[in-house]
Amino acid sequence: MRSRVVYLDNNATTRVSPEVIQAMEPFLRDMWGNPSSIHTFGGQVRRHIERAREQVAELIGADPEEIIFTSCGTESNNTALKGIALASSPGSRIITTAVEHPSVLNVCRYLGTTGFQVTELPVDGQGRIDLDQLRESIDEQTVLVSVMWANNETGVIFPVREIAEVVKEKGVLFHTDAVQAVGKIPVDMRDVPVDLLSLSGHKLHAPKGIGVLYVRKGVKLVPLLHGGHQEKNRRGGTENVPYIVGLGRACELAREHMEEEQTRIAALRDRLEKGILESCPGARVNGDRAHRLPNTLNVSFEYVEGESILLLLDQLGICASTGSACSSGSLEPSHVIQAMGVPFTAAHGSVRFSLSRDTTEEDIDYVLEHLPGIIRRLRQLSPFVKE
Ligand code: 7TS
Repeated sequence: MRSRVVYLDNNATTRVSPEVIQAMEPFLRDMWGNPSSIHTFGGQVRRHIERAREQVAELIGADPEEIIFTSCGTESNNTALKGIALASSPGSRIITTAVEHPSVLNVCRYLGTTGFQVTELPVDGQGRIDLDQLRESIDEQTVLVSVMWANNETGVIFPVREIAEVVKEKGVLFHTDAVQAVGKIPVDMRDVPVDLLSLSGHKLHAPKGIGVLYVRKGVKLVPLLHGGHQEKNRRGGTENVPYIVGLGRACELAREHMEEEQTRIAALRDRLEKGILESCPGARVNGDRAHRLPNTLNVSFEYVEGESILLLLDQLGICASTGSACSSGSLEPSHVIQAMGVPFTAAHGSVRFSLSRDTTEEDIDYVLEHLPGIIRRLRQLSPFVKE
C-alpha cells in the first residue's frame, strides 16, 4: 500500500468539498421530488434550484435568468457552438483557436463537415493569440468567435476582455470556455462583454456531471436537448437537483474564499516551479508565465517521456498528468504543446501539475524530494543523452 496520495491533477477534476456533499445530501435522501410537479412535495424542490441559480450567477456577475444548468462543460460547449450554428445560415463562419479543449475543437471540426466555415487561430510559443489576426479573420460570414478563458494544459489566461471587445466591435457573438477559469480567477459578466460562457462543476469542488451555460439576455440559440419546458425551454430533461444544489454551494464557497485561497495556491505553485527549475537540468516551463492560472504548472523535461515520468510519480502516490486526461492513451504530444511549437525533444516530456485548495506544503516538498531523481534516472536511459 502507498503511504500517501499527493493529488496534483486538479485541472482534470477536484475533490468534492465536504460542504458541497452536506448541501446535496437532503436532495438525495428526503427531497427527491420532481421540481416540475404541481404537488407540494415536488414543487418545494424548485426554490432550491432557483437559489443555486442565484449562487452561480453571483459568482460570475450574471443575472440568474442567464444561467442554464447542463450536464457538464462538454454539453455547455456543444450547446453554445451548435446552438448558435443552428440559429445561423449554412456557410456561416465560426472562429476558434488551435488550443481549445476537444469539446470545442471537435465540435467546430464537426460543424466544418456540415457546411460551416471554421477558422482555427494559431498561437505563439507562449500560447497566446494575435488580436490583429483575430480582427482580420472576422469576415461578413462570421457568426461566432469561441476563445477559452484559460487553457487547461498550460494555465495560460487569454485577454478575454480585449478579445470580446474586438469581437463585439464587429457585431459578432462571443463564446468563452471558462471551465478552468471560474473559481480560480475573477470572472465577471458585468465587466466583460461575453455572450456565452461555459463552466463545469467538477473543476471547482462540485461533482462531475453538472455544468452551466451562461447566455446573455437577448442571445438566441437552438437547444441541444429538445424536450420538456425545463430551463425555460433551453435545455429539456428533469433537473439534476442534488448536483445543481451542490454546484450552487461550490460557487458560494469559491466566491467567499477565492482571493485568499488562490494567493496561497499560487505561492505553492511558484515554489514547485522554482524547485523543479533549480533541481532538474533541461526543464522548461510551457506557456506565458505572466498570464497564467494560479494553480497550474506545465513543465517539459528534455529527452524524457512524460508518460514515464507519470508512471514513476504514480508509484510514489503522486498524481499528475501529461496534457489533458481526455487525450491520455495517445503517445502524441498534446495538441496544445504542439500548437505552441515546443521542440520535439521537449514536447514529449511535458507534465502538468495542477494544485487546489487541498494542496499542502508537504505535498510540494514530497514532489521536490522525488522528482529530480526520477528525471535523472530516466535521462540516463534516454538514447539521446550522453552524460
Ligand atoms: N473545457 C475545458 C477547458 C476543460 O479543461 C474541460 C475538462 C472541459 C471543457 C470538459 O469539461 P467536462 O465537464 O465535460 O469534463 N478538462 C480536462 C482536463 O484538462 N483533463 O481532464 C479533463
